[in-house]
Amino acid sequence: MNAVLRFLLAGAAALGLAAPAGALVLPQPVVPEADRVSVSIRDLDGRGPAEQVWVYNMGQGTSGPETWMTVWKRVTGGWTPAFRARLYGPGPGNPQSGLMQAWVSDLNADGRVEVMARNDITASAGEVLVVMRQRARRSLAFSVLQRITGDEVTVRRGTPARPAAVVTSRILANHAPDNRAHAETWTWSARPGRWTCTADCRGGTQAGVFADPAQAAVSGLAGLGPTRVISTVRRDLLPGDTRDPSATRLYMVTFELLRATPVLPAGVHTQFAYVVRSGSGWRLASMGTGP
Ligand SMILES: [Ca+2]
Ligand SMILES: [Ca+2]
Repeated sequence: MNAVLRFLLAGAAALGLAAPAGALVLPQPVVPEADRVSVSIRDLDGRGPAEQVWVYNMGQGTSGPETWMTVWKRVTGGWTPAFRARLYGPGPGNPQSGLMQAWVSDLNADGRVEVMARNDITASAGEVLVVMRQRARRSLAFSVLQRITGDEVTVRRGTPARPAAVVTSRILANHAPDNRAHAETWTWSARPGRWTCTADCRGGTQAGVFADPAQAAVSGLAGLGPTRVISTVRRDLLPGDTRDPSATRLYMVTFELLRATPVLPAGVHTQFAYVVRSGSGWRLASMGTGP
């Protein structure tokens, strides 16, 4: 994969350029299994020694790819992890999918550091850009701000005149609710405090609307964490359902939950999803264990 190769080269360059040769002291233990590592060195807490922000892949070989970040803090005699979080995964793709590129800096010029990690899901599912944000100006901890999906999601850093980074999400026509290709422009918006689509947005500006009603049904799994869809079967509406059958569909979605949630154990589950027409597409109306 050229993108991965580019990432590796960029990562190697980052490591080499981060400090003069011979002066770079890597945090220990070095992250196991990672072959894609982006390192950014900056004084996050404003208290002198710089911290290292690592964004890296995990889970090579046997399991789905994962993307993690670790903030390493300088301590006497070495480094210690001050914050760690999984940004993506385990993904459904092969071990080479997952982390493709990472950006670490104050990407919206508000004084807090953002981390953007671009992940390849699968060729058909496209990519997801995960945006993390420093919890406060001098914090070493980060929280998820948002996720931006598309067939190709890229980041362009800001300029002195327009300091906030701009995200472009390219959507293939067969993945857009209006069956047209899009090159969405996502710009920083102080309200609601996130990047929002401002131009060429898929299906107008509505999130969660899909051309394929089965996709809308599956979208209900997003809140459960990592899942693998096994089947999506359309069922007749129940007798007595008074909703317009041309604008309402019922699907039975069988999926494997890869990690337990507070309400569902890991394993195979079936849920029923109602989707309804929304403009030229479909959106999820409700989802539950019974129709
Ligand atoms: Ca510091
Ligand atoms: Ca910021």
